[in-house]
Amino acid sequence: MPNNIFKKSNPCSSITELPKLGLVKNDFIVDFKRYYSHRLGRDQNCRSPHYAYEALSLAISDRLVERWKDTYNTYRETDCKKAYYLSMEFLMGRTLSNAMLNLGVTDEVTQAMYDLGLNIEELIESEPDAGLGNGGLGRLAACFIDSCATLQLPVTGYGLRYEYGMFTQAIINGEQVERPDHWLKNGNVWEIERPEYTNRIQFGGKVVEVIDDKGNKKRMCVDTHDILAVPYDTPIPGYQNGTVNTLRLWKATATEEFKLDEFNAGAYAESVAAKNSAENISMVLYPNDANENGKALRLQQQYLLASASLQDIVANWVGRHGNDFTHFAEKNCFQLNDTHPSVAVAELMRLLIDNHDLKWSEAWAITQKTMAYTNHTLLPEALERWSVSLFERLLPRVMEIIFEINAHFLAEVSTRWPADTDRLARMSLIEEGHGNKHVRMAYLAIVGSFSVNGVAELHSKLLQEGLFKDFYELWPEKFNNKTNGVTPRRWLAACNPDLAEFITETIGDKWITDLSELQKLENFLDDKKFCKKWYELQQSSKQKLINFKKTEHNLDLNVNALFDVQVKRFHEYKRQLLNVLHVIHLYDRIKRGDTANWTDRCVLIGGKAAPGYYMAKRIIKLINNVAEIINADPDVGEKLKLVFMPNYCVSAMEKICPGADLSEQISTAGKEASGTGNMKFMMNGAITIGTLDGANIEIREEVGDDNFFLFGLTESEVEEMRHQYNPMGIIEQDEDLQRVMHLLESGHFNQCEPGIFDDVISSIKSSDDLWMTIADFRSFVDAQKLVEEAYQDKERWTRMSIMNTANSGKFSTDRTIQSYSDEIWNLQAIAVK
Ligand code: B1H
Repeated sequence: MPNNIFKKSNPCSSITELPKLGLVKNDFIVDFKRYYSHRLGRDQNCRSPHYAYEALSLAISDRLVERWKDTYNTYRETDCKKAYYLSMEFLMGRTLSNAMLNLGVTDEVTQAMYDLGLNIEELIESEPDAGLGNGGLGRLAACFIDSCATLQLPVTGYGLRYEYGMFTQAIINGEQVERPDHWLKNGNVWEIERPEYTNRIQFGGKVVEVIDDKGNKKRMCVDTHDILAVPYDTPIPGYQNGTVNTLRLWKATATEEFKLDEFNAGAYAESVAAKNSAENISMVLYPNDANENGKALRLQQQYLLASASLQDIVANWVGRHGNDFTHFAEKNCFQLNDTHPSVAVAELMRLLIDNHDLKWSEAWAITQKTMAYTNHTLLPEALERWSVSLFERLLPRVMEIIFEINAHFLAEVSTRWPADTDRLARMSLIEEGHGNKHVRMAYLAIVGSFSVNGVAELHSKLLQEGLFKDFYELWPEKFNNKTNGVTPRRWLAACNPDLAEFITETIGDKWITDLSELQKLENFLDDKKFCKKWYELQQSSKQKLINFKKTEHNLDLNVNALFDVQVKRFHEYKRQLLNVLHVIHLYDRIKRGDTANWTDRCVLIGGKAAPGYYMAKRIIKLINNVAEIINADPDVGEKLKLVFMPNYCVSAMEKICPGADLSEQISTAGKEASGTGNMKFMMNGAITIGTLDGANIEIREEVGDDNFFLFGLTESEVEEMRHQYNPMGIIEQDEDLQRVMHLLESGHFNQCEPGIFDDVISSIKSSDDLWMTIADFRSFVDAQKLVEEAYQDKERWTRMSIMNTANSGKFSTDRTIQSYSDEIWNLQAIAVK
C-alpha cells in the first residue's frame, strides 16, 4: 500500500481549517481544501496523489476561466480577423505546470502545497499526458497554440477528442508491446463540455436534386447516417498576459433519434451497437506517424474534424451576419496541418453552396482566400490518397464537389499549357490507374489554398523543385517557408527551471517571450564563474535524468559519461540503425583493446514504432538486444552503456532534453522535413551531431560550424549516389564496418533467436536501401571521434553548450507564429481587457 500523501503534520493541520484570505498562496490553500474535501470528498487519509492533483488543477482552472471569457468577449467586441488551426493531432502532454507558469503562480502554489504537506512534484507527475498525437506534427500544433496565446493572436485550435491517445509502449523480451492509453479514465479537469454547440455530421446516403422554396435546383444528400460532434474546450493561456485562447476538440456521439426508433422496436442490442459505431469515430488516434493507411474510419475522423469545425465557424458567422458572406474571407483563415484535414476545402464549398445558397464562383473565391496548407513530409508513403470508391460511399456529395473542383482546375491548367496531356494527368486531383482511382489530398489542398508552406528552408525548397514542381510553376506566389519552432515556455522555462533561473539572473527574464535575448549569454563565454555554474547545472540535469531512469532500469549510469541521446519516432529514414552501428563499433573497439584516450559514453535511445511497421519494430528489438549484451559485459564496464527508454512521450522529453550532452539528428539528408526535437535539445545546451537535413541546416547556421558536428552526404549527393549505390563495396573498403557487420551477422546479439535480424541486415546491405545507412557510416564515426575530443575538454564543451543555448532564439514558435500571422493569416494582436 502506498503511504499517505500528506508528508508532514502541517500548519493548517485540519483539511477543513482555513487560513487568512488575501495572499495568493492562502487563496490557493482555501480553494484546494474546498475542492479536495467538498467536491472530491477526500481527506488526509487519501493514499492516491491523483485527487490532490485534481483539486489543485480545479483551483488553477478557476483562475483561467475568468480570463478565458474576457478573451472571448474581447475578440467578439473587436470583430477582429481570426485564424483556425485545423489539426488531427494536438500532442499537449501535461497541463498543470504549464498553466501555473503561464499564470505566474508557480512559487505561490508550490509553497501552498508545501504548507499542506504535499509535494508539488508528486502532483505534477500524477497527471497523465494528453497524448493526442504521434510526434513532431502533433507537438508542433501544441507549441503553436501556446505561442498564439502568448502573442495575443485570435487563434482557435480545432481537433479531435480521442478517447485513447498514442499507445503506451512497453518492452517485453526486447520487443515493443502496445497498450491502450485510456488517458480520460479518471476524467479531465481541464476541459469543459459544450453540448450547446453540437453539430450534425452526415455520412453515406445518396445525392438527389431537389427544388428549394425559391424555385432553385439544389443537390443534397438523403438517407444519410448521421452522427453528432460534441465540442470539448480546453483553455490555452498565454504567458502572463491575460489572454486565454481555446482548443476545441470534437467527440463523436450517436444521434438521439435512432436510439428511440430501434429501442422501441425492441432492438436494444442493435441500438447500442449503432451507438458504439458512432462513438468509435473519435475513439482512437491512428498511430501511423508519416505513414498513410487508407482506412475508412480514418477518413470518417478527418471529415468529422473538417465538417464540425467549419459548421461551427459558419454558424457563428451566420449568427452575426445572416447569409451575407461578403466579408467572410476578410475575417477568417483556416490553416490545414498537413493534408489530414484537407477535405475541409470541399466541405466549405458544400456548406456555402448547399446550405447557404452561394454560387459556385462565390464559394470558390471564399474557399481559396481562406484556406492555407502546411506540408510536413516529402515521403511518398505519407502522401494521402483516398480511393474514389470509398469517398463516394462515405461522402457522396463531397466527392461530387471534388470532381467539380478538378474540372475547373484542369480547365485552368489547359488554358495555361494547351494540349499538354501529360501535365494534366500529373496535376489532376484524381489519380487514375489500374481501374482504381484515388483522390490526391495534397493537390486538393494546394488548389484550394492561397498559401502552401514547408516547415524548414530545405524542405520548402525541395517541395518547389520536386514534389509540387508543377504547381509551383503555375502559382509561384502561393509557396513559402515557415521554419518550425518549439515553445520556450515548456521547453526551457518549465522543463529546466534551474537553468532558466540562472539565465534570468544573468540576462533578465525577457527571453521567455523574446528568445533572441538569449544571444546575450555570449557575453559571458569568458566569465569563468558563469561557465563553471553552467557546467554544474548541466551535470545536475544529467544526474536528475539518471535518477529518473533508475526507477525503470537497474542501471547506474555515470554522470561524467557523455550523454548521447536519440529520441524520436522510429522510422528507417531517421536511422536509429546508424546509431546502433556506431554503438557496435565502439563495443568492438573496447573488445579489441583500442581504448587509448577513451571517452565514457551513455547512449540513450527512445521512441515508438507504428504497430504495423515491421522493420521499425525489429530495429527496436536490435537495440534492446545489443544493450543487453553490452551492459552485461564486464570488459565494457563504464566505458559504454546503451539504454532503450520505453514509452517516449512529451513528459519524458521534459526530463530527457535538459540532461543530454549530444543530440543525434542523423536522418538521411532530404528526408526529415524539419525536426523539432533538435531544437529542444539545442535550447537546453546540447550539441548536435547531424546531417544537412531539415532544420539542422538552420541550427548549424545559427550556432556556427564550430559548435555543430556535421557529417554525411548532402541531399543532392544522396540523390546523385542513389543510381550507383553499392553498400557491399563500401563495406569491403572499411575494416571497422566489416567487423560491425560480422558481429551482427554472426548472431552475436541474438544467440537464442537465430535469424531475427536477417531482414534488418539485408536492408542496409541492399543497393536499394532508400536510407543509405552504410554510405554515411564512416563519416558518422569520424564525426563521433571529434565529439569525444571536444567532450574531453570540459571548458571547450561548456562554451559550445552555452553557444547552442545562446543561438537558439530563432527556434521559438513565437518567431514562427509571428511569420504565419504576418505573412499568411494577417492577424492583429489584441490585448485582453
Ligand atoms: C511529420 C507527419 C505525419 N510529417 C502522417 N508528417 C501522420 C504524417 O498519422 N498520420 O497519418 C502523422 C504525422 N509528421 C513531421 O512533422 C516531420 O516528419 C518532422 O520532420 C517535422 O518536424 C514535423 C513538424 O513539422
